[in-house]
Amino acid sequence: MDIKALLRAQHIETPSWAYGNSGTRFKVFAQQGVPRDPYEKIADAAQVHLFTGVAPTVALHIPWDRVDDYADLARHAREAGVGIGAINSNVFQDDDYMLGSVTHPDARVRRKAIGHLLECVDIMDETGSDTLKLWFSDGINYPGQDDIRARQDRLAEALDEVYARLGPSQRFLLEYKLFEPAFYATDVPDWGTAYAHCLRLGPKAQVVVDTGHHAPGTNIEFIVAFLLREGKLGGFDFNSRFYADDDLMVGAADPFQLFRIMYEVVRGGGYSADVAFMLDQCHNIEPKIPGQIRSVMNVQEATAKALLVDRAALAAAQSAGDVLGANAVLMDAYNTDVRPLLAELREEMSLHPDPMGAYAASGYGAKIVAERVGGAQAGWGA
Ligand code: PSV
Ligand code: MN
Repeated sequence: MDIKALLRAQHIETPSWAYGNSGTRFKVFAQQGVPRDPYEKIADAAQVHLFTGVAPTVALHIPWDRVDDYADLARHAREAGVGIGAINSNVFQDDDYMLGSVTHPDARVRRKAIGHLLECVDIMDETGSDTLKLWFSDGINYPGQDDIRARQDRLAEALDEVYARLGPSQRFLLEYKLFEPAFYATDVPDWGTAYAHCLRLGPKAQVVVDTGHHAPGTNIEFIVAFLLREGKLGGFDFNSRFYADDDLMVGAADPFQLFRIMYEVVRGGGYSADVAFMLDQCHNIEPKIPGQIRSVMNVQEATAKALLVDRAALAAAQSAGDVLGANAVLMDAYNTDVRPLLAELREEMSLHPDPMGAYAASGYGAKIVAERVGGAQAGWGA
C-alpha cells in the first residue's frame, strides 16, 4: 500500500461558516479580518488549501451564503483554486420553524421548508455541487406536544419529494443529532433513524455522521463500520466535543477516537471519493484560518496512522485469538509519530512542511485585517 499516494489524494472539505464569527448563546466574540460575504469566506478557504494541499472544496450554508449569482460564486472559487462542496440546507432559523420544519403540524410551514430544500438543489445545479446536506432541528420539547409517529410520516413525505428532485449525479446526506434544539424527542435523533429513511429512499440517500452528535461514550467507529458495510455512509461532519455539540477542532478532544474512526473507514473501503470528509466546526476563540489548517492536519495525522495499521498482522492476531497482540498492532500504528512522514509528503507536493508556520509567515492574516474594514462580518447564523 502506497500510504503517501493515498494521503496525497485525501480530500478534506472545510465549511464556509468556520471562517465567520461564532460563539455561544452567551457571547459571539468578533475577530478582526473576518469575511463579510461568501466571496471572502471562499478566499479564506483557499488559503487552507494553499497551505495543506488537501482541502480543495468549501461547503456552503444556505441562506448564510446566499448570493445573486451562484455560477459567479463558483467561478470565483475556481479562480481562487477551490471548488464548491456540499450545500448545507437550513430550516432552523425562521420564526415559522418554532414547532418544526418538514415535520411541522401545519402543512403551510412544511411546504415552505420543502421549498427551501428544493432551492438548495437548484443551487447545486448552479454551482456544480453534487451533495446536499440535510439536518433538521425538528423535534418536541414536551411529551404529548405532537404525535411522534405522525412526524415521521411528514419527514418521509418531505424526503421523498427532495429525493425525487435530485439529478443523476446528485445525492443527499441525512444528518442525525441526539438532541438540541429539541430536548425531549428529536425527529432524526440517531443513525438508525437516518439509516431507515435512507434505505427506503435508495442509493442517492446516505447518512452523514457528525462526530459531535452522540451521547457521551457512544462507539462512533462501530456506527461507521456498520454504515460502510451497508453502503450507507455518505460522509462526516468532523469536530470534537467534550460535553455536547461543542464544534471544537476535530482531533482536539480525542485524537484516539478519530484514529479509531479513520481505521474503520480504511478497513471498510470508505477511503474513497464516496465518503466525504467534511469539517463542521466553529472557532469561537481561536483564529479561524489557522484553526482550519490545524483541523485539516489533525484529520491527516489520524488518517496516516490508520493507513499504517499492519492489517495482515492484525488479521493474524485476531484469528489466533491473540487479544493483546491484536490490540498491540493497532496501538503501534496509533503511537507512531507520523509528522515526519507528512512533512516529507508536503515537500513532495511542493508545499511547506509546516503549514501552520508557513501560513503565519505569509502575511495573509495581517492583510485581511487591514483590508476588511467596514461592512458586516459574517457569522454562524447570520
Ligand atoms: C447542526 O448542529 C449542525 O451539525 C448541522 O450540520 C448544521 O448545518 C451545522 O451544525 C451548522 O454549524
Ligand atoms: Mn453537522
